[in-house]
Amino acid sequence: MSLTAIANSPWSVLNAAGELRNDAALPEGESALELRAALRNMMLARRIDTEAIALQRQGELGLWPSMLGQEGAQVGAGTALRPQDVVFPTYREHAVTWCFGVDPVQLLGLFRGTTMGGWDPHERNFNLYTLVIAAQTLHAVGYAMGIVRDGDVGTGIPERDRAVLVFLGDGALSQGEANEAFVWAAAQNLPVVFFCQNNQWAISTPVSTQSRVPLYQRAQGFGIEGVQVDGNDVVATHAIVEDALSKARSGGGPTLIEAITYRRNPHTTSDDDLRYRDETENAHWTALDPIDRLRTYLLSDEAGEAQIDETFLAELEAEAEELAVKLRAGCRALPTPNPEDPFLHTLETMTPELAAQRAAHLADIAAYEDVPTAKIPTTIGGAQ
Ligand SMILES: Cc1ncc(C[n+]2csc(CCOP(=O)(O)OP(=O)(O)O)c2C)c(N)n1
Ligand SMILES: [Mg+2]
Repeated sequence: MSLTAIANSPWSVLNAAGELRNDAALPEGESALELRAALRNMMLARRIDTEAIALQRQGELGLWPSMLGQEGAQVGAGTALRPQDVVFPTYREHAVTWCFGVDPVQLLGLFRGTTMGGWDPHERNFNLYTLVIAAQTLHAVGYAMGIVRDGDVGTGIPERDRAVLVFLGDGALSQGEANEAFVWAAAQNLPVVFFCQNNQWAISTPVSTQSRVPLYQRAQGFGIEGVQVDGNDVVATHAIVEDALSKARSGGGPTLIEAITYRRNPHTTSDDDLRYRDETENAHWTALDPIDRLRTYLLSDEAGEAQIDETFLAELEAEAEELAVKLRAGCRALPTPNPEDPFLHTLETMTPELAAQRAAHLADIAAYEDVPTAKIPTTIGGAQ
């Protein structure tokens, strides 16, 4: 597969019924997606998402932005990287986080308000979640400039050449930062891949309001190659991201990938999506579920050597159950943070204003004295 050889748009390999398309072949070779592992990653990531929603409902998390329905796009992209590549996520990349081996309890800590970050970005080249829409696109472009200056592009040495993969939503494309990032990436021919999950909504704003043209077509105006892929097809998504990253590493410049998918849950647990969309839309996308699609394919004879059976699925279910138990226990055991921390670490020296804010905050907390601190609602970022 090569980016230029994409015949249909959005490009897919498996159709919605979980069959290999007549005009497509399964990618082969070293970098091809391992199908059983992809199914496992998607199913376990979905379980993390489901458990996190339950924990939020029980008052254990302040907020949770669900990624239900986006597992295909995220696992496809999250498994296409080499260890030296660098990732900049948004706040919804839970399946990517999982693929990177970040402990999901650390992720829960971010939404429980027990940490300001969650994990060490240097450990896996996997940066922290960004809640400020599109801010990470400029961080990614800046990082890609550094890669060029280090001479780690186009050397032909597989362990050396690096690329940056940055995630963004459909709504983020209306943000100035994303557009500045595209201009700069094109002008400098940077090794960066913009992976846009078009999940059809930016809170209550539909993508039709954000753009009069398919999002990937915007790329052309910046001088960037743009492609559209079926984000609910993990196989196709993986192949496209893999290609775009290879191109970037070898000095071929940036790509904008639009992965067509759908956010099946409300924007976050604070949102009521039935106020702006109706259930028929959700039913349409549920029928296009990325997990069902790959599972159906893998259960069929068409899957050949990769074929799975009911025992495989039962084992996976047991693994998911075990993970869920670990998540619930791990979340409740997270240390209660010192409520003064944000004030202590904002400026080097405490100003009178900051001291007053700290006092007001502590007084507010004291008013909840019969409620454990960790259960006091947090106000993480602006993602409401
Ligand atoms: C700069 C900025 N403006 C506004 C917000 C509030 N906000 C949070 S999420 C969101 C919508 C983002 O939509 P999209 O980019 O499509 O991502 P999705 O939530 O669908 O994954 C907005 C406007 C914010 N976090 N940051
Ligand atoms: Mg969106």
